[in-house]
Amino acid sequence: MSNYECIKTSVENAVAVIQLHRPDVLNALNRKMVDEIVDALTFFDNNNKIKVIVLTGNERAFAAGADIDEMANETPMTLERVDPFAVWDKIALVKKPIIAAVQGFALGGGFELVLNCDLIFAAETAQFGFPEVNLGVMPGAGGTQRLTKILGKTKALQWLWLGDMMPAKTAYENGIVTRLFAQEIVVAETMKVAHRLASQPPLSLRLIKEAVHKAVDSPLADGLQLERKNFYLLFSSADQKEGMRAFIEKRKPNFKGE
Ligand code: CO8
Repeated sequence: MSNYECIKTSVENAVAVIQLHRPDVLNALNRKMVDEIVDALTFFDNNNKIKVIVLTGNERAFAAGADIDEMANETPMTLERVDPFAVWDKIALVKKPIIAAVQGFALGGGFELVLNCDLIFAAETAQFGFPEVNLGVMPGAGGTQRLTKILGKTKALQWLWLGDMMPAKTAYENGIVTRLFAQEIVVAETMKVAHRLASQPPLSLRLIKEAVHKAVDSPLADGLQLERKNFYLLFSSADQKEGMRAFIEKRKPNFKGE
């Protein structure tokens, strides 16, 4: 695994933690940091010992958006040539559960990164938002699409047009945040859930994730078809046999990811 400059990584049993680490600039996402996040996600996704990935920042910020200093002099042609958002598509290819543990600011590209996660746990003090409009631009890494799918058109437009900060409680009430915690315990509680998930049958988690993403991204009929296929497929796994046998034998299952 590479030596990273803008993130820190650690492993606790089967849970990998990726911590965004540019504290002097509230974890502003420069290109290097985004490349490193995607590299680490892909590495852990391909590592058999890892079952769940947690993405987090620090108390002040998950990430306060794209690095405005780096972005300020871009032109349409420099953006088109480098295509800096293309690497974001690789996040959607990660098959393992990704949980965000958010404290402080999650703005712009930082909010977009959060919306790419499967579960979103937030401190009560966290603040979300898309302030791009205040810079004369707009979200570019999926924010308009993902926020609208969750909130619907008129609520999404209000946040995207006004660029206000959304308190964690509002984000929770609007179905963006999965669970809210006091700031001091949000990371520990996230790790507890991550470890619980890590003991679930990995193939079920993976195929459930695929089916749920399909539900979000496609017409109901396509999603239902994929869900049915994945359900049938799981009956070829050893974990299905073990899980059901354990239930019948009234004991804890021992899942092996096979
Ligand atoms: N880019 C670069 N530097 C930043 C950023 C940023 N997004 N956010 C904060 N910083 C820096 C500040 O410049 C400051 O640096 P210095 O100490 O050298 O002056 C340091 O972080 C601390 O920030 P503040 O002093 O401003 O801290 P405050 O607590 O007073 O304010 C705020 C916190 C409100 C979060 C404020 O820093 C702020 O408004 N930041 C900018 C937020 C923003 O506009 N984000 C959207 C950026 S555009 C975007 O994300 C487009 C997405 C496109 C796709 C994503 C691709 C990666």
